[in-house]
Amino acid sequence: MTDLVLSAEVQAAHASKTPIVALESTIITHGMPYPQNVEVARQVEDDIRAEGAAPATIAVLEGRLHIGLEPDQLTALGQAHGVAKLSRADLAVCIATGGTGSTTVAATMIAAHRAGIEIFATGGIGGVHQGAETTFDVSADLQELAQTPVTVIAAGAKAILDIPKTLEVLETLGVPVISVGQDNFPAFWSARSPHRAPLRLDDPAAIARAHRERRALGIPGGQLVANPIPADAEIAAETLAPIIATAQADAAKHRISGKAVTPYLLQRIFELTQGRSLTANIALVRNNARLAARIARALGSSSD
Ligand code: PSU
Ligand code: MN
Repeated sequence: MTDLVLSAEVQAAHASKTPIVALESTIITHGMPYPQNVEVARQVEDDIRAEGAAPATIAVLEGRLHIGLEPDQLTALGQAHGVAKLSRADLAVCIATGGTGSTTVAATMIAAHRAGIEIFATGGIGGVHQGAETTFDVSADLQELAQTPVTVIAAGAKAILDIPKTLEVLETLGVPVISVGQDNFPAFWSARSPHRAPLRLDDPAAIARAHRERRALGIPGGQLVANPIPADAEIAAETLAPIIATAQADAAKHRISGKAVTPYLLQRIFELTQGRSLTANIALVRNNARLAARIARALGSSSD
């Protein structure tokens, strides 16, 4: 049976009842270039500690599911080549074959839940890709939100996805989509998409209460908390639209498909914005980590 390997920090947090925030690792291996990926992963962990919670970055290393990485493990993962990207479908095979892989939102939710962690911060979730009506490219992250009881804090969905279709699928699956501090659903690098989020809560304690109520009602699945990028870090949607269109045309030209699509588009947008997309990405992930730690603290200090 799968043994979870807990980092020293996660073990200590369990012992002292310090709230824990899960972090994914695909953002490290497939979402950002080295060395910024490792720097950001560390900063994000520090942001969580500064808010009084403990970070647990999740990955599979040589067939073992790690809940929290030691600093040397994080550095090694950030530099490694050919690391598998693990979603729900891939997790068990990677462990069974002794492989190394980073976890997507879906796989991180599964691992966090097994470890008793209920709050998870990331950048953006996977969703319904543009053109999904012909490609059927819909991220397994959406199904996971419907079945695994973890609250995920993200900066909405990227404009490389079809945001209205993503919101429709989340509604069908019964996933609460909760915007923070505004009515509109955020669009990752841009604070606002033109689409309203179905729900809004501005207070971490209220988000924690909603998480608990869902469990009390016996409703499976988690919540998607959509936290807009800070205003000083955002890239206007009008600036990004032609860049995203170019990246998508390049992906089609090179026949990129399946799980390679998101990493390809991210890298291409990074090049086309001369790195500005990365600066914005860093700001929003750190912002999400801070909010996640506050929600985890509110959840931890609740009586249930
Ligand atoms: N969006 C980002 N950066 C990322 C990802 C999404 O802005 O790194 C990663 C996340 O790990 C997410 C995954 O769970 O891509 C979704 O991939 P797919 O669409 O293949 O399910
Ligand atoms: Mn996909």
